[in-house]
Amino acid sequence: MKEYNPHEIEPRWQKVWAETGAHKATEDTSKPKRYVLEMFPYPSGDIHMGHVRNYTIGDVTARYYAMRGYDVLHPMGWDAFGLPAENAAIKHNSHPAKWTYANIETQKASFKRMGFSYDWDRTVVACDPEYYRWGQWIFLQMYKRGLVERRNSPVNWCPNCKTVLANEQVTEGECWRCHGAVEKRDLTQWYYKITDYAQELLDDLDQLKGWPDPVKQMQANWIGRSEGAEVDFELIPAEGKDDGQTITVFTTRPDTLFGCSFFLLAPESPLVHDLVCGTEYEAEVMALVEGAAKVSAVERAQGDREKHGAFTGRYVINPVNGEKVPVWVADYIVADYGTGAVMAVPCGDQRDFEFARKYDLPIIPIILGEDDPLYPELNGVQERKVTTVDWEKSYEAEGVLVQSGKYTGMVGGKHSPAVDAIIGDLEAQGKGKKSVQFRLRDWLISRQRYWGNPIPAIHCEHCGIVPVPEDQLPVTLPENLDLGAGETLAECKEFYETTCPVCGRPAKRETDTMDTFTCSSWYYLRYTDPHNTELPFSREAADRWMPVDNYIGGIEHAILHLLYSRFFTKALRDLGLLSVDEPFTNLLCQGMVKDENGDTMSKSKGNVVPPSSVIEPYGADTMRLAILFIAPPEKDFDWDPKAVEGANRFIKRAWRIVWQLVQSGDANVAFDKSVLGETAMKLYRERHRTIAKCTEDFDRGQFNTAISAVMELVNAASAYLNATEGADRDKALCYGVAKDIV
Ligand code: ANZ
Ligand code: ZN
Repeated sequence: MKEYNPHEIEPRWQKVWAETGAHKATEDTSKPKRYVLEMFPYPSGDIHMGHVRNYTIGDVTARYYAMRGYDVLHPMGWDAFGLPAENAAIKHNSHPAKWTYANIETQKASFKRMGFSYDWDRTVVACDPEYYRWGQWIFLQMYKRGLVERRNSPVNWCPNCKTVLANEQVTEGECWRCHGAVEKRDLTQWYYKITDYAQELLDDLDQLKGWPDPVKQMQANWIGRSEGAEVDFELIPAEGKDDGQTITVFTTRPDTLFGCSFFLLAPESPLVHDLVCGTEYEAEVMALVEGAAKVSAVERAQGDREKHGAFTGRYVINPVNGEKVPVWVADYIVADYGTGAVMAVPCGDQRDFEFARKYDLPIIPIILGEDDPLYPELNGVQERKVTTVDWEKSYEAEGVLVQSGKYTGMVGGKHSPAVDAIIGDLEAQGKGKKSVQFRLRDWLISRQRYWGNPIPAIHCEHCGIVPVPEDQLPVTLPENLDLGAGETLAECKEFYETTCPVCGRPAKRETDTMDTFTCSSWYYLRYTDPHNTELPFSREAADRWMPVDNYIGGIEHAILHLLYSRFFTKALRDLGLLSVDEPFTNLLCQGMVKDENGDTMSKSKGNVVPPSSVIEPYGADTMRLAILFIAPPEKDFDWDPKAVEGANRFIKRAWRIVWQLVQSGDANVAFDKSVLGETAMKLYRERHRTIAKCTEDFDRGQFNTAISAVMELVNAASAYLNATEGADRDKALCYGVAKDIV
């Protein structure tokens, strides 16, 4: 018997796999296909435990389907554009490509050392012009289809990263990358019109039976569909002027119209200045507007923040009762949701309630629970009797309407009969209509940084914005920029000076690059046809392999990458490039690997366990087994060095027993169940239980329990060997069990 020596076994087999192309997708259409994919890494250094876990899960999944006779596509590549490379290059006065490709080589070597079964011929590297030219091409197709827009609006600006960010990249007012505070700026930027797909992105979540519910919930919340109504309020003209006009609000609670005691505009509303210009209210209102500009809208809209407001001196008319309602500007109203104007109902909305309390505005009770002390007095009362209350908080639940004219006595609340009744009447009077709003905003894709995919557009003084003609793609990044000295694309004449493709006059190239999330939104499609020089991928290849059957990656991408990819898939489908509606059928979000004390591993904390610390002494198989065995894949776990020792002990034991089985076994003896004695029968049954259990567990992605089953089989084999010491062993059984364990 040979000693277990991973440093001999692993390289030997890895070489055989490479030489025989064991992991290449064969494009053999007589077999069922299986597309197994792990989210491609950002090449920020060598791989860490999170990668090891992610990619081990993918690897065993791919191998499982290959063993079951599928034609498996299992590729790997790099999400290679982005700020860390650029910042490193600035710091070391070198080029981001150098840093990026060096890290790719390091990671690739580690992946190979881990024995991952990738089809290396299909590698996609996002910063390679052969890849990013197709990202530009897709941009041009989206442009033609009206899915690209360039517009001026308030955007998130990270002063630290010196670039704008998409809404999805700002969490609680912080930049997703550097966690610095994000500011608002008015800038002209490029957008992908993901909102055109808001409804479909929401509806199709129902199709995604293989996705974890929390991820679907997060996407649904992010898309944020609200049903309600738009209601028109007439602005009363200022004295001696005829500046009356209609201001429309969006409300989910038209049933509360009788409780509207003030009216609110967002500080960014273009109306605000006109309303107060030259009046005694101007100074205070404009001071509020300036104060609000310093805080992101996201933060301002957060419920627990103190609210600020100022009265404009103007009034609107409530369409249901003709009442005069004062118009205020409030900093918790966001400009780009609904209409940016709100009918405030402090009795039914907690934010309005707090505002009313602070500024001493009436809280008119119009909806009550039956156990409310006011209920006996107001039940059935149509005219206003009580003008304000001193409640502790608003009443946001369903209840009975009171002091609400003809709607009094009806059940009010979200989606209540009263809502339908009031919308119906408003519609009949031409004062309102049903309306659906989405929280989802268009995807801001332009970035003011060098290391990204150049937006293929040209600005011409005569022709306006001109897309770069397809035959001039790719627009490549210039290589001689002095990043160390702070030079940007916008300062690089050699890059931006060009001629207009329409009129031939001197023109300027767009110097913004695309958000790196545009690269990761379709890389899984490029893998299906990575060497295509005519198209990003052929429809045939995409239709052969898509959708990805098993997609594995971190939960941190629940909204960003997964939502953007779903949008790309749908947009590309509508461009006729592929047939599927959704890119990823089954999604597994692996949990985090934390340190022994349950803290996240990070360089700054100095608690990182490098995978090499396991692989070098014990080999890749021990690493893989330990990381799969320690917990179910979607659970977080704390790193435990004992798990590594345990995994290694088990492998050695299994190795010994397999050797003994092989020595007693014979591949050429036909298996015959009828000749098995009682001890052999026990092993035989255990073997079948293991096969059934492993198959079931793999189908559910529960690798730890599958490993337990194999451990039991090893025990059963050991017991059999002990019981038959010196006696005849069933040669076929021994051989078969040895194979199964391996
Ligand atoms: C009156 C009302 C009464 C409201 C009530 C709620 C409760 P969701 O569910 O998120 O769609 N609103 C509308 N536009 C807004 C904006 N731009 N900024 C801040 N708030 C805004 O929320 C819809 C509700 O949020 C709307 O319904 C409106 O307040 C407010 F008892 O109208 B409601
Ligand atoms: Zn930042």
